[in-house]
Amino acid sequence: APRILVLASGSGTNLQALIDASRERDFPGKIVAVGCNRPKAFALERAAQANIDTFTVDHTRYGSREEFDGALMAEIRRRNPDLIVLAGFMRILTRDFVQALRGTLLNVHPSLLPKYTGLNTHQRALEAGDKVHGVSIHFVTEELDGGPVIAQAEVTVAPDDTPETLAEKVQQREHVLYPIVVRWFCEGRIQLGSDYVVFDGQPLNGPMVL
Ligand code: 3YE
Repeated sequence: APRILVLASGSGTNLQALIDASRERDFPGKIVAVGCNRPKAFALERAAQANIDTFTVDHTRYGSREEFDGALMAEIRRRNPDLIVLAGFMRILTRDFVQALRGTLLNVHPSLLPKYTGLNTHQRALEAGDKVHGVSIHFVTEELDGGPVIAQAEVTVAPDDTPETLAEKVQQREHVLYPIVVRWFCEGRIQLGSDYVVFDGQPLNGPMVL
C-alpha cells in the first residue's frame, strides 16, 4: 500500500480524520509516520495513540528556513513516503523542498482558492460578504496556497456566522474531503501535471466540487 506521511503543527483534527479513514478495511494507503514542527502538538499524541511512528523537527532550533527544511527532508526521506499530507502544518516550505517532492505533497486550505490564500480566511470571507465559503485540497508548489486545486467543498455562510462558527463548519467539511482525496491519490487516480491536476488520466479544467 502507498506510504503516507502526515505533517501537522497543532491539534491534528485532520490527522484524526485520516487515521479513522485509514482504519477502513479497503483503505488503499498506510499512514507510516506523523511529523510535527512543534514538540507539544496534540497531533503527536493522536499518532502515538494509533501506534504510528512520530518525529519532531522543531523550527525554533534552526537558524534558517533552508536548515529547517533540510532537517525535515532528512526525516521524511528515511521513511520513504509515497505521499506527504500537510494537515494543519503551518510552515512555508522552501522552493528546493517543494520541488524535490513535487507531485507528492498535498495541503488543505480553509477557503475556496484562489480566494484568500494565507491566514484569517474565515474573517476575510465574512468581511467580503461572501455567501459561499469552503475548503480546498491542493498540490503544494512554491507559491503559498497557489498550487493546482484538486477538490473543494462549499459551505453556506449564514448571516449570523462568526469566524469561529464558520471555521467549525469548514473543518467538518475538511474532515470528510481530505480522506476522499488521499484515497484517490493512493489509488493512483490523481497526478500533478505541469500546472494542472490530472484525474483518471484526464487534465482537470478546475477543481472537483463535492
Ligand atoms: N509552502 C509552500 N507552498 C504551499 N506550506 C503550506 C502550504 C504551502 C507551503 O502551498 N511553499 C503562516 C502561513 C503558512 C505563516 O506565515 N507561517 C510562518 C510560521 C508561523 C508559525 O510557525 O506558526 C512561517 O514563516 O512559515 C502549509 C500551510 C502554511 C501556512
